[in-house]
Amino acid sequence: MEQELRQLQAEAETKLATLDNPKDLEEIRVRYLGRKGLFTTLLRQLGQVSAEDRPRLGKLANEIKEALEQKFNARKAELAASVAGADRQRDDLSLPGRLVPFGRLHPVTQIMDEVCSIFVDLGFAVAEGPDVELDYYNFEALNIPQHHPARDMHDTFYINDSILLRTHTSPMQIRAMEIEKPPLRIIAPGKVYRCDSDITHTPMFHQVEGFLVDRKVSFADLKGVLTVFCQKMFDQEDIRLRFRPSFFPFTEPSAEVDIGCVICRGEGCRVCKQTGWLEILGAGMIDPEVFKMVDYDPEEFSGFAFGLGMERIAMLKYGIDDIRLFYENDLRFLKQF
Ligand code: 2NL
Repeated sequence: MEQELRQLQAEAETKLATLDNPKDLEEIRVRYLGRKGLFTTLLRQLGQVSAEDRPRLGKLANEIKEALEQKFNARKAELAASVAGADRQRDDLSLPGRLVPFGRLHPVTQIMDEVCSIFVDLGFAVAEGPDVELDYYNFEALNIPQHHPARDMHDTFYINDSILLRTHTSPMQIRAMEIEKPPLRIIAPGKVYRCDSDITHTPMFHQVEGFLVDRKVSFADLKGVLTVFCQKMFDQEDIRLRFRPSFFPFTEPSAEVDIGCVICRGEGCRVCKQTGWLEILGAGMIDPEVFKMVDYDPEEFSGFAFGLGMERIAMLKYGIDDIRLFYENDLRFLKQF
């Protein structure tokens, strides 16, 4: 019995010395000192020992058990300390932090937000709507006749005969007029789509269109609003505007609007192709035919409308000569804005 006790003690101590983690330690403790452990099992046999040897062996067994328990506890503390030490080594608090890369708004989105905020300051409300539109809202209601070249498959992405990807954000303006009566001041920003792709055209681009309808709105009001817009957008109080007669099916009269070149201030440069002028938007007085489509009386109400391309404004503002750069997702390009 004494020999068996000492053997168990030796075994337990060897294991205790070689194990290196708290989980193994607990396993060994249960195996030797647990209620159904080897030590307890051996102690139960004490009853079969001769009465003469029993007191001595009982005392010895208790001493060994206590000594082992103490060693277990000491080893437990040791292991806990070394685990904490290893953690401290892993987290070197003196190292510089790892920077989380920040995202940013796409340059075109930044320009669009800037344009919208200028018009919002002028009292316009923002209306957003679906990119997938009905032919009715994109063409029919805007006085664009069946035979118009814009309706050709080569210019417009069709989903089916009556559903398409909007080619401008004007459909939202029609939807707004269907819902509300004048006076109305609304801008419609968003993505638009055309079958076109070269250094100045991408199949998807961004537009902000706006319109104002009230009694007695004149071309002078259009000029006033667009002048204030250009002053703010290009941060130039004395900016010059030029209205060239043009044609759109949904406005009459219509104009193409140029600003004095912001790069060379009218001297002539590469960006304005030596003309001193930059074309930045299209505009006009809303055609009476459009008013009739939304049940507005053209005798009672008049209004102006305009549209501008965001990529073009961004290219002018940042001196970018290839529109495709915006959509290549090259961070070296995008990070500059
Ligand atoms: C351009 C020209 C323009 C409009 C858009 C419009 C909308 C309604 C009624 C009348 Cl609901 N007009 N929009 C008018 C004139 C020009 O855009 O060059 N855009 C990039």
